[in-house]
Amino acid sequence: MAKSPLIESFERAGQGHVFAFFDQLAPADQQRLLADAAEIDLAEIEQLTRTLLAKGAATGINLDGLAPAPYEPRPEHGGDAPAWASAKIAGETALRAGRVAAFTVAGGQGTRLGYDGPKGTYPVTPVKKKTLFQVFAEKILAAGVRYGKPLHWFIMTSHANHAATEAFFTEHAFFGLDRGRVHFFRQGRMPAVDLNGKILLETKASIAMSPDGHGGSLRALDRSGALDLMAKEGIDILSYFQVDNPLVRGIDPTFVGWHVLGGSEMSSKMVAKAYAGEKVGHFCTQNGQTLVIEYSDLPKEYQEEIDPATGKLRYLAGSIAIHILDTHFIRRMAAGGEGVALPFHRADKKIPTVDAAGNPVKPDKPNGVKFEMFVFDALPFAKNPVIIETRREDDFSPVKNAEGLDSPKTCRDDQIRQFVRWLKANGASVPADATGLAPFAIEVSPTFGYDEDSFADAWKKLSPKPEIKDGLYLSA
Ligand code: UD2
Repeated sequence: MAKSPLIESFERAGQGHVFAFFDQLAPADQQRLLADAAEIDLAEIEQLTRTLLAKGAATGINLDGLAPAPYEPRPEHGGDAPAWASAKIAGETALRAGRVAAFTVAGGQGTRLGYDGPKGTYPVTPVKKKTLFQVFAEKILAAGVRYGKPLHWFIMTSHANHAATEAFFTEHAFFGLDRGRVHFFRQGRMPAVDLNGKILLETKASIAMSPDGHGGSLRALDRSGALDLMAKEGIDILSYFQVDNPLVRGIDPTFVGWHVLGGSEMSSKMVAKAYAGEKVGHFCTQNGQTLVIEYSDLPKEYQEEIDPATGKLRYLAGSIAIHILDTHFIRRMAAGGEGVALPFHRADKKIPTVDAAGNPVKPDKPNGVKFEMFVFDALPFAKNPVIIETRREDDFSPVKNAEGLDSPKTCRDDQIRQFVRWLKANGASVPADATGLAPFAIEVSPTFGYDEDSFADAWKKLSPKPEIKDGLYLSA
């Protein structure tokens, strides 16, 4: 039988070992291996090997001319109150015109949380134990009602969790959303390579493939046809957030408005870092460009540096992975081309593989490299990037770890604090400790109020007002 051209291309690229066991495999396994191989861009792997893996390749980042990025402070921190008010009006107009869609990246694995299913199926709310997906779905549903335009919602999954994610939505009747407006697509994968750039097999019949990072969303939005659909629907503003953060205002008119009025191609929210070593990105500028440098890449002395003028951290602006992307910009980034592509980051990992005889190997130290793209690396390519300040308590309380910081417990408490704040702001009396936490669980459904404004409107109309006690659940 003639050799497949795909196998020949791997041989030419010095990656022929991927098919070392091919002749021993059953036909179905051969097809599986060929399918894995067909996903790989050999030229890309060769280029990454030359750059990221080469001996003496620059590790660490270039710090020349690095400075903190400017941002729009909130009015209570000296920001321009009329500009904030105009942004809200502009954002509401864009929402009413149907220009905005929601976008959740949900391709990651809940490894740190120790949870097996898709992370979005993890229960998080204080009383009803709604899942992350349900919280987002109800916020999107409610925003659609408020602005008179049902929103489209794009959800990026991975190979590992795509089917389970779709099944979960079907099982829950899409939480009341119009199924025609919820779009799932899979992100791409990258092969892991050994320290010499040779592609690693996971088994004799499969390549060690892993998701290409949330930055892979830009390519995947294009490849999946999502951008075409948006163009057809008149959507040019994509509101990006992570699956782990139920507090996020996925549809925030003020943020949308700053993006629109700024003529921005990519906008981001920042919070003041809670402490020097907080595990968030840092908004910086360099050579006139805006960029985010991840906590793991910014030297400790930069993370801890104090600005003598303010007495605060100099690199104060933390990235909490909330962005707005212009759809034309996404298309441009996805098309790539000279100098217009997201860089890959290298992560050295212990990657289960097979030895030369095909026996499984479980390494006890890193034996290979995974490549990932980060969405915030698109910022330097964006025209007029806008960064606005947000209050942490309005937008950020992720569930990442099983216990301690950013855990289900801290997230539950932050949700309760938010509901307490909304109630108090509208004249209700609620017992709470010094941190604003009630001594019992209460919950506000996004269908009742999903942000300060929508809550205030619904609360005003509510008659009689309910007793505020353990288990209170407000819903539409
Ligand atoms: C991310 C940011 C960090 C900060 C923090 C806020 C990076 C590298 N760091 O840290 O700066 O903003 O979030 O919470 O992003 N995902 C995919 N596909 C992938 C990988 C990830 O969809 O291949 C999704 C994942 O489902 C999740 C999000 O991206 O929604 C973040 O992933 P993470 O948990 O790896 O990010 P983390 O916590 O290291």
